[in-house]
Amino acid sequence: MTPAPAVPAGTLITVAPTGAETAKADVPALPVSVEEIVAAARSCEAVGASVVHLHVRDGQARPTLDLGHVGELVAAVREATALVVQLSSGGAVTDPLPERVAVLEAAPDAASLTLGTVNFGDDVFSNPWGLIVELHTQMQARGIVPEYEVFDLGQLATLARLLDRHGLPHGGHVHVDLVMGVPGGMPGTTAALAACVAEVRSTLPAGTTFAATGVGRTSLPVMLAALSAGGHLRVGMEDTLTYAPGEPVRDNTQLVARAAGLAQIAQRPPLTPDQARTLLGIAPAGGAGTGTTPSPTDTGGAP
Ligand code: KMH
Ligand code: ZN
Repeated sequence: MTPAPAVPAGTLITVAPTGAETAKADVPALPVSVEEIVAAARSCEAVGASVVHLHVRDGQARPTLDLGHVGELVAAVREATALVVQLSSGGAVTDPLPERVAVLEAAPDAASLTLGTVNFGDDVFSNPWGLIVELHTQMQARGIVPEYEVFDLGQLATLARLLDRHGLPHGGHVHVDLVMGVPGGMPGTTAALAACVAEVRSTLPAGTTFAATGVGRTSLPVMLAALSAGGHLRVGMEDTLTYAPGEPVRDNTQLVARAAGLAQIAQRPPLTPDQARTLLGIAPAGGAGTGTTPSPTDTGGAP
C-alpha cells in the first residue's frame, strides 16, 4: 500500500496586503504608503504571517515598479520585520514585461512567478513563456527564491516543463501558490484544489509544497480545503476585501488572524519567519527572527 503523503507540521501564512488592482479611493483601509504597508506587515507578523507578498505604490497610491520606490519598501519592511520579503513580479495588468523582470534588482528574498497568461476579469494578465524563463533564470542567477503562481491547472504542466528544461530554483525547493477564484482562472473549489494537488504530487519534484489563495468569496472554502490537503495559506487585501457577507475587511491583520486560527484548529500552527525560510530554502535573515522551534516539516516530503 502506498503511504499517505506527509503533512507539514506547520502552516506557512503569506500576507498579500495591497496588490495592484484596487484603488485606495475605493478601499480607504488598503495600505499603500511605505508607513502603512510596514505597519500592516508588523501587525500581520505578530498574529502569524511569515511571508509578505509586496506590491509597491507611488506617492499618489498608484501601482509602480519604479526601482527607487521598490527598493525603499523592501528595505523598510526588512528593517521593521523578520518576514520573508517576496516581491511581486506580476505587477499590475498594465505593466510592461521588462519592468516586471527589473524588480529583481531590488534583491528580495523571494518573488512571485506566474506560469501562464490568464484572463483577469476584463483584463489580460500576460505571462508568455519567454517571460517565465527570463524570470526563472534571473532568479536562479540572483539567488532569489520563486513562488510559482498557478491560476489554472495547465500552468502546473508549464511548471514541470520549466523545471525539466531549466532546472530547480535557487535553494532547490519548489513552492507553488494556487491562485483560485480569479474570473478567468480556475474556480475556488475543493474539486479544483484536489485536481491541482494530484497534479503537484504526480508531476513535480518530491517535497514540492503548495499554498492556496482563494480570491473574493472563495477565500474561506479554499483555505479550509488547502488545510485539509496539507497545504499552506495566502490571505490579504490583495485578494479579499469582504470578511463576511456585507462586512468589509477591516485590515490585513483580521485576515491573517482568521487564517492563523484555522491553522491552529488544524493542529498545524503558523510557521515563524525563520521556519518559513527553512521550508522555502531561503538563507537565514541576518540576526532577525527567533528560530528556536523545530523543523517545520516532519519529513520534508509534504505534498
Ligand atoms: N496584479 C495581478 C494581475 C503577482 O503578484 O505575481 C497579478 C499579481 C500576481 O498580483
Ligand atoms: Zn500579487
